[in-house]
Amino acid sequence: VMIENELQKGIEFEEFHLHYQPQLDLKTNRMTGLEALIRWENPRLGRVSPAEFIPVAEETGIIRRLGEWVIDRAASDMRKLMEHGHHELSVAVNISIKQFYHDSLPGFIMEVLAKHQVPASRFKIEITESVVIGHFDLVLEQLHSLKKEGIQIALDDFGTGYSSLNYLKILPIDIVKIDRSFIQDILSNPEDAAIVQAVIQIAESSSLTVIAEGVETDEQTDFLRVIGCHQGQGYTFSRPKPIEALLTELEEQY
Ligand code: G
Ligand code: G
Ligand code: NA
Ligand code: MN
Repeated sequence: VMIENELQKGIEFEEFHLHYQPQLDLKTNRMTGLEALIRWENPRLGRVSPAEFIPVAEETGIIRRLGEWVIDRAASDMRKLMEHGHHELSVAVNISIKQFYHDSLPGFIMEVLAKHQVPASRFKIEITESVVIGHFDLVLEQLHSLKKEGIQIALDDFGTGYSSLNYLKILPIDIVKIDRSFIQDILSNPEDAAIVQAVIQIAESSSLTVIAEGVETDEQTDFLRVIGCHQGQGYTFSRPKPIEALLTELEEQY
């Protein structure tokens, strides 16, 4: 109840922030995109993890307004990046199932992008298999319209749900993010390595981009590069950071 009440007020009192975690091309070591990850600093509860408050926001329906805030802020931060000359980067936003119960999620996203003058090609959404289960028709139709607009779709936490391979085939996705539980022991566990290799092969045959999540060491990075994984995301490259910190780093890099 405490989290629920505080969530309501949190948007109004600007207690939420977005941090961004880079996604890197493993061939060129260049940053290709950023995943937006929400952060909450509440005066009474302190810092609350999204793993804790997102489920509450979903159950109570607050996720719709919060999700709209995330989309708007991510688009306006993308605009900032473009104004600083970073025209190659894109931003990915996590979307919960309840957000598909919006009047029109695709319509809302396109409106926000137009407002901030951000092309659809610079915006991505990340969904998990659980979003699709039990809401197939509702979600599929909206995914198709998002894709038609040029927004790319990533299947997140891949490998942790059910009938994963089937979803690769039937959903209009562009990107598969391999869950970090497969990356964690990829060097010591041959089964994990075999699964990741198989996913890369399947993805290639369907022209999907593969992103490995939770990459924590140089050795994992090297291995992923050797087996042909396209992109990586994780602490070894960068922790999630505020947009200002990323802008400073990008200035130093060029
Ligand atoms: O950032 P962190 O690793 O603590 O995120 C924990 C969980 O919260 C992850 O599953 C992540 O996908 C989810 N999450 C982070 N930001 C958002 C968001 O803006 N919307 C939704 N729906 N989930 C998010
Ligand atoms: O569910 P989703 O994949 O969106 O969750 C992303 C979560 O993973 C975020 O909470 C983010 O902070 C966390 N994360 C990002 N990189 C790493 C990493 O290298 N190791 C671990 N353990 N967590 C990570
Ligand atoms: Na995600
Ligand atoms: Mn994930």
